[in-house]
Amino acid sequence: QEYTALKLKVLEWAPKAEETLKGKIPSDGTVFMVPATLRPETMYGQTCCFVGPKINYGIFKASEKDYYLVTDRAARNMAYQGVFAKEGVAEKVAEVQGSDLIGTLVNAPLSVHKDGVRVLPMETVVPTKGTGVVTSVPSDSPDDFATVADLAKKADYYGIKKEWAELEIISIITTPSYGDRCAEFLVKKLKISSPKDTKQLDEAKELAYKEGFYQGVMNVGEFKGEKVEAAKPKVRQQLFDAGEAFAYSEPERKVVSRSG
Ligand code: ZZB
Repeated sequence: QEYTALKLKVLEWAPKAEETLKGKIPSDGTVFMVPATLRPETMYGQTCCFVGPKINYGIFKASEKDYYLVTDRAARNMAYQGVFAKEGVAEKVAEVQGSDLIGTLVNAPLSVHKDGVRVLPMETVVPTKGTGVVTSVPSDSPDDFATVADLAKKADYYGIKKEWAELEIISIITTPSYGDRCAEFLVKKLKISSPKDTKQLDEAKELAYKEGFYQGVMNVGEFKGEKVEAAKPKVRQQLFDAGEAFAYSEPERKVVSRSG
C-alpha cells in the first residue's frame, strides 16, 4: 500500500500532552501529526484528526527542527524509506498516549478549515496500520462520518467540546449515484447507526472508494471539474512539492496461502 503521509502541524497542545512533553522538544522545534491516507484528493474536506485513545505514540526527530508523531511501528518503517536523517534509525524524543492528545489543535494542509482542526478519539483506529493517526474526511469516508456523528452526540462522554466534532462538512466530490457527500448518503442508505457497525461500514467504504474514484468529479480546489482519477495524482504531487506530505509504504503483509 502506497500511502500519502500528510504533515499536520501542531498549533496548540492539549493540556495533558503539553505536560507530558514539557522539556522534551526544543522550543524552536515543530511537531507534526502524520496521518496516512489513500485519498489525498479529499484533503480539502478534513474536519479533524483521529487517534486511538489507547494507542501509544512516539515523537521522532525528522530533521533539524521537524518532528513526526506516529506509532513506533510506522517510525521503524519510515526509517527505511528515507524519511529520517539516518537510514534505519528512528530517533524517539518523547512518548504520548492517544487519550492525552485529544483536543490538540493542528493545521490540516489544504483543508477549508483554515483555523485548524482538533485531534479527536476514534476507537476503531487500527494500531498496526498506516501511522496509527487518521485524518478525518466525513464527506467521503463513511467511517469518519459515523465517528464524528457519534462524537457530537456524546461529546460529554468523550470529554470533548461538541463544536470540535461539528466543523462544516463541505462537498469535495460529486458522484452520480451517491450525490455530493457520498459518506453521509451511504451511512443512511445502509442504516449505519454507530462507528461499531464495522461490517456495514466496510461495505460502505468499498462502495465509496469505487464510486469516488471511477465516477467522482472534483467539487473544490484547483482541479475542480476534473475527474477524481485525474486529480488524485496532481493533488498528491502538489502536497509533496509544498513539503506538506511524503510517500509512505506499508511493508508487505504476509499472506497465508489456503493451499498451504
Ligand atoms: C482520508 C480518507 C478520505 C480516507 C476518504 C478514506 C476515504 P484501507 O482502505 O482500509 O486501507 N486509515 C488509515 N490508517 C488507519 C488506521 N490505522 N486505522 C483505521 N483507519 C485508518 O484504509 C485506508 C484509509 O483508512 C485511509 O484513507 C484512512 O482514511 C484510514 F474519503 O484518509 B483515509 C471510502 C474511504 N474514503
